[in-house]
Amino acid sequence: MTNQQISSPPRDFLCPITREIMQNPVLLIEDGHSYELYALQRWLRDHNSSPMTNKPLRDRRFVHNFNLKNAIEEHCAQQETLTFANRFLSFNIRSGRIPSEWNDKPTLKIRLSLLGGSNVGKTTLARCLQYGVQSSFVHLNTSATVGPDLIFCYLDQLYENKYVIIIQLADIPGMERYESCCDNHFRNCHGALLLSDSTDIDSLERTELYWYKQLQTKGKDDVEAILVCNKIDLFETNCDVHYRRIFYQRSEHFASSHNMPIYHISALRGDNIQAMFKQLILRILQNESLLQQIKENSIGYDQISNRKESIRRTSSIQVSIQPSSSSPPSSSSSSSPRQNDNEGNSSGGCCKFA
Ligand SMILES: Nc1nc2c(ncn2[C@@H]2O[C@H](COP(=O)(O)OP(=O)(O)OP(=O)(O)O)[C@@H](O)[C@H]2O)c(=O)[nH]1
Ligand SMILES: [Mg+2]
Repeated sequence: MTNQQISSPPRDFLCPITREIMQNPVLLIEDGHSYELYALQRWLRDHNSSPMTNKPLRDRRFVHNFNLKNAIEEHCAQQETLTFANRFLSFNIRSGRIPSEWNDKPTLKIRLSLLGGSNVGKTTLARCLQYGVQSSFVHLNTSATVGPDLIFCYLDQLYENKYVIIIQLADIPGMERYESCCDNHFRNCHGALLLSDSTDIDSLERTELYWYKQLQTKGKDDVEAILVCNKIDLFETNCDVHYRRIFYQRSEHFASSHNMPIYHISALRGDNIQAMFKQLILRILQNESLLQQIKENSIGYDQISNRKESIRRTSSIQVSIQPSSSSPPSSSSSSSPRQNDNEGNSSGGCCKFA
């Protein structure tokens, strides 16, 4: 779905009298030109000549030009589709309630999962998307996620001019001890963000050897994945040139060998977050098989909203639909004091080499 140009209409589609695109083209038999019906009738009331050649008319009869009418209608439909597609491409991801005028629109739900070792910044990224980078929630100290936590956002443009798109983002715990509760999110997600901490090259290796493999084994065959190197702010300031070169090489190699886009982001500073989610969402929508599954499985936003309380009561999953300045971020109820479950991911320290 690339940004396509809306073209101006061919000259033949314009009425020579009004210079506007015709809706009811009629062919004036004697001069062989087509005109808008009402414009030609008005012309013939005052003139006895051809509007195009100005020559006197002996025969004032005209007939409907159905071929031209069909061609014009097809052109207009194509342009309308392009307009909607281009408007959709300017979408932003928003949290909170969807606009009330969309309540009766069909809803498509895209499921994304945040995957990666403990401490790489998944919860911080989820908060950044949900509350915005300015929010103090993003900068709050996080505990290790026990979750998984679910966050819901929506796109502020309609897809195909009719579908509301809801994004369900699953923040998966990175600690090994909580892995068993996540299979569902490997299996069901349409897109995965494979996170690593740019300042900890071990976390990149574990993302490739463990998280990517898990996704391959348990996930959908056609799942769209994206490699995310987080904490670029620390990487730029704290890591030396030698480390940065090696990290770039390895991350590029990992991404290109699995045909994944790569994004260097800072969840704390908000760098590249919207662009990254946008690209992943567009890749999913361009994937015909995934789009088909999304269309078949989608449920309404209201249903999600109505289920909020019951989900809270029945599991550790917490659903956040609306950010509220008084309530804590979603991970708070499903997190535990951070402990180091595996050596490779634990330090979050800077400039280590594998
Ligand atoms: N400097 C910097 N720190 C970050 C960034 N993203 C996350 N952090 C910090 O990294 C630490 C871990 O972040 P979390 O978001 O809790 O990590 P997580 O991946 O959710 O970890 P688990 O829940 O254990 O799986 C926190 O102290 C964050 O503030 C970033 O972009 N830059
Ligand atoms: Mg977390």
